[in-house]
Amino acid sequence: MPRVDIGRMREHLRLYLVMGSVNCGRDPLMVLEEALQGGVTLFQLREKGADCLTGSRLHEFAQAARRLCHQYDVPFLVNDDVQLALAVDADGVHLGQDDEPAAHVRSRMGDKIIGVSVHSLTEAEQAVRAGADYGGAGPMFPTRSKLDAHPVQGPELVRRLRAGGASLPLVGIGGITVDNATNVLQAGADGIAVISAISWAEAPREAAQSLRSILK
Ligand code: TZP
Ligand code: MG
Repeated sequence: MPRVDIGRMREHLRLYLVMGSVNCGRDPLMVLEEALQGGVTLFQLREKGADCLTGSRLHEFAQAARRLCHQYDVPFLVNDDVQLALAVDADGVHLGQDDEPAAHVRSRMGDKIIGVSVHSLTEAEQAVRAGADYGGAGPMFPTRSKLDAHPVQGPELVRRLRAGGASLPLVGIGGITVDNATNVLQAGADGIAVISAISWAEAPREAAQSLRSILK
């Protein structure tokens, strides 16, 4: 597979679900499947926190999630864990600023998708130089899903990145709901990334559909 082109990456970013097994109150694979039916365009397995899966159970969960994503033609990414991503032949990884540097991961993962969390124009420029395919900008709004989240910068962060010349595909993350997603898109993001708006929704499929309708 050749490296993803920018236009395609922007499409993948439209409705990005980030989730681990602890982010929902029932079978996470059922939640994922319903979300995929509702129109999620990219999935990141982010297995973090107390009671998260490890070892062979994590590996099996990752494989099952990858299979599901591929049934819906949706790329499957892994947060942080390059080794796991390679072991399950994921479509890519998402890296925080404190994770293995993107340039190093690029040399290990070839043409796979690499996303990097960015909080400033400097970090966005560094991500591009390191060979990242997209930037995740956040938190857009207060979030309860990430305890060590950076300070909230709002959609203004995306606006600043675009005004500063950052042209890489960008997705906003953090506290995004149907009520505020438009602000993130209007600021210049290619899409929105959510955990709780879908993972804790009573009906994940309908929640994804509602978010998708905003993206049209
Ligand atoms: N990175 C920045 S905010 C965040 C991550 C992983 C959590 C997003 O979760 P939610 O529930 O959509 O606010
Ligand atoms: Mg990380």
